[in-house]
Amino acid sequence: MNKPILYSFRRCPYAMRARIFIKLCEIEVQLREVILRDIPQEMIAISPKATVPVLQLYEGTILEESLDIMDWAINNNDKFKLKKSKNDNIEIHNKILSIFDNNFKFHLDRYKYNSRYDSSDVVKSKEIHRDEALKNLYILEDQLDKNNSLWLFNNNPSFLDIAILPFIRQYRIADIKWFDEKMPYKNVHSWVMRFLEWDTFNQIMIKNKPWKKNDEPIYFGLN
Ligand SMILES: N[C@@H](CCC(=O)N[C@@H](CS)C(=O)NCC(=O)O)C(=O)O
Repeated sequence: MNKPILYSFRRCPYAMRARIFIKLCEIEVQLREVILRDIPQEMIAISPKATVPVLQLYEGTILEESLDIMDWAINNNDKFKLKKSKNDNIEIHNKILSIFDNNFKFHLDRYKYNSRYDSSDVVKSKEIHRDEALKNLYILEDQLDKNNSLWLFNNNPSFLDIAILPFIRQYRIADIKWFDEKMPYKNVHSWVMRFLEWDTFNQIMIKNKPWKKNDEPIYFGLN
C-alpha cells in the first residue's frame, strides 16, 4: 500500500515540527521536498493555500496544518508519550504555544527578514523586533529554571518543546553572535543548543533533492 505523502521544506519550522513528530512516532511517509517559490501542482491541487507541511493520507484526507499533522502522528503511535506531555500541562502548553505561534512569530519574521518588509507593513527596526521577540523568551527561562530540567517539563522533549524550538532556532540564526553572546537567558540558550545537538533533530534535517514527478519515492520516518 502507498505510504502517506508529506510535502515538506527542510528549513520551514512548521515542517520541522511535523517531521519530528512523524519520526518520533515511527510512521513511514513519502517525503516530497518542495521549493517554496515553485510549489508542485500536485501539492497545490490538494492544498490550494500552498503552505508546507501538507500530509496526504491514503484515503485522500489532507492535513494542511502542522499541528494537525502532529496530532495525527501521536494518535497513530505515541511512542514517546507526547500526548501526555500536552494533556498534563494543557494550560501552560496552550498559553506558550499561542504566544510563540503568534506574537513571537510576528516579531521573528520582522527581525529575520527585516529588509523584505516595506513601509506599508507594520515594521520597525531589526533590533526592536529582536527585543520584542526576546520578551517572550522570559516565560521559557522561568519554566526551565523552576523545573530545573533539560526540557520544558522534564528530561525528555515534550510536545511543546518540539512545537516551539524550530522557531527559536530561527531566532538564533538571525544573529548567532548576538544570541550566543548577548541573549540574556542562559537556560534558554542551553536548551536551544541541546535541541540543535539532539539526534532526532539532526535526522530530520537531512537534505533531500526537490521532488519531481516520476522520481523514486524517498521514504522518511522509519529509518
Ligand atoms: N499554519 C501553517 C503555516 C505553514 C507555513 O506558513 N509555512 C510556510 C513555510 S515556513 C509556507 O509554506 N509559506 C508559503 C510561502 O512562503 O510561499 C502550519 O502550521 O502548517
